[in-house]
This record gives sequence, C-alpha cells and structure tokens, in this order.
Amino acid sequence: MSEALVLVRQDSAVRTLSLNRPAALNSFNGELHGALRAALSEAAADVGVRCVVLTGAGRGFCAGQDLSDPLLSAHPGNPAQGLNDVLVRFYKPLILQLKAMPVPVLAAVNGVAAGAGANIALACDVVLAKASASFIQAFAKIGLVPDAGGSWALPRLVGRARALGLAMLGDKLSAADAERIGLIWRCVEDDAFTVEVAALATRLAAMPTSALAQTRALLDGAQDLPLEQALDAETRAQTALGGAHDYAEGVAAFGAKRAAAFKDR
Ligand code: T3D
Repeated sequence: MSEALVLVRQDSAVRTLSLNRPAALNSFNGELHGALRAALSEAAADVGVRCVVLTGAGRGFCAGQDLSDPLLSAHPGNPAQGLNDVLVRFYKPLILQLKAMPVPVLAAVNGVAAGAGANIALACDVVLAKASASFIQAFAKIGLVPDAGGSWALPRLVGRARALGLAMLGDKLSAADAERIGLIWRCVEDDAFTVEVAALATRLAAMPTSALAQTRALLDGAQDLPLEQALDAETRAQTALGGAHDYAEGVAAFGAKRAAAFKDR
C-alpha cells in the first residue's frame, strides 16, 4: 500500500499534519491538495483538536506546485487554462480554508519553502522555522507572479519595498533573515526545532482558540478598513466573545489566580 500523502499525528490537543512527498520536496500535485484539504476539514470538525501544526516530511517544507504534474498541462491547446484550474480548484480554497480554521495553525517550516509552499506557510497564523530553512518566492524565475495569497500577504508582512524585492528577484531568504524582516514569527536553531514547535503548539492549544480565530480575522481584515470600521469590527467580535464561556472562565481564573481551562472553539 502506498504511504499517506499527509501524515497525521495527534499529541493531546495538537494535530500535526506533515506533507509527505519528500522525494519532490513535498511539492503539490492534485492528490496532495485533496489529502491536505481533507485533513484540515477533519481537524476543524474534531473538538479534540485545539491547534494544527503544518510541516513537511524529509528535508523540505514544500517546493510549491509540482512542476511535473500533468494537471498543469491538462489543456494542451491552452496551457493558461491549466494554471487557472490549479489556482481556482486547489490553491484558492486551500488558503481560504487555512484562514477559516477554528483553531490556530502553526507552520513548522522544517526546510525550504518555495513558491506556493512559502505562501502556504505565510497563510498560517504563526510561522516557526528551522535556522537551516529558507523561503523563496520562486515564481518570477519561471515566469509567473506570486500566488497562493503571496501578493496579498507579502506587502502586509514586510512592506511594499521588501515584498517587491523578494517577489521580483526570487532570492533565497534564510530563516534568520525572514525573522529579522518580520516575514515570520521566529527562527530557532535546528536542534531545538522539534521541542520549540511542540512547546508553542501546546501553548496555543491551551489558549482561547475561539478568540484567536477571531483575532486572525480582525487583523487580516483591519488593513483595508478605515479606523471607525475597524473599531466596529472589534466591537462585534468582543461582544460575541463576551457572552461565551472562555471569557467568563478567563476572568474567573484571573480572580482565583489559577490557570484558565478554555474550551470554546
Ligand atoms: O499552476 C501553477 O503552476 C500555478 C501555481 C504555481 C505555484 C508555484 O508554486 S510556482 C513555483 C513552483 N516551485 C518552484 O519553482 C520551485 C522549484 N524547486 C526549486 O527551485 C528547488 O528544488 C528548491 C530551491 C526548492 C530546492 O533546491 P535543492 O537544490 O535543495 O533541491 P533539488 O535538487 O532542486 O530538488 C530535490 C528534488 O525535488 C528534485 O528531484 P530529483 O532530481 O531528486 O528527482 C527536484 O526535481 C524535486 N523538486 C523540487 N521542487 C519541485 C520538484 N519536483 C517537482 N516540482 C517542484 N516544484
């Protein structure tokens, strides 16, 4: 039997999903897209999951689209149609699914993240990378533009000047430099990576995940809003959260000087 394209592991409330096409640096073909989407749906539906970790098997995180995938040449008379299909059928729903997860998603970037692989990592809530990992906006090198949400995420994360430099030049950016310019949350030494990923995922899983999901939506949305509308969006989210279990529990735990037991999702 062939090995699963996404390896799934559960440690307490943390669900780890490992992209598993290591011989092709976990680049995406249609089957891997299907397997990841299904694994994310299962994690979202399982109340025992309070944090999802996305990582890669082997030495790479993800090298983006599998450039040998027949999907790309699905329309020999009109190659552009092949790319359209791949983006509309696979990358757009994947990025939107990551953004709609009810729990925090931690990208544990264990090696090179190139093209759509880099931008899938950047679509996660927190990115922790191994010191030996790297990020490459590889698109320009093959005559394409940043996709999988890169055109949206890059300038928001690092500003227009750096976004354009990364996207136009397609240079390899070390994990340390990615942290330095604010592209990712943190870069950690290789030998500490596994322990740091587990510690951060466990910490996120113990937090009020419903509030964290709302925080993601607020911060992603606020960039395009005038201040008054951003304040209104905060008020709507706060009003909803204020009536939920986790807020009552958080306040009670603070008063009792004990750890809160959050459970909303
Ligand atoms: O529909 C659409 O196309 C639109 C969507 C586009 C989204 C995109 O992601 S476009 C960008 C696609 N990705 C790339 O252009 C990156 C291509 N890969 C690389 O540039 C390099 O592999 C890396 C810089 C990522 C890593 O380099 P290195 O030297 O560490 O490894 P390598 O030797 O190049 O790769 C190892 C193996 O993985 C190799 O196979 P082999 O020779 O050992 O049998 C290589 O062919 C394979 N591999 C790496 N990336 C891809 C790939 N196979 C298929 N597709 C890949 N993207």
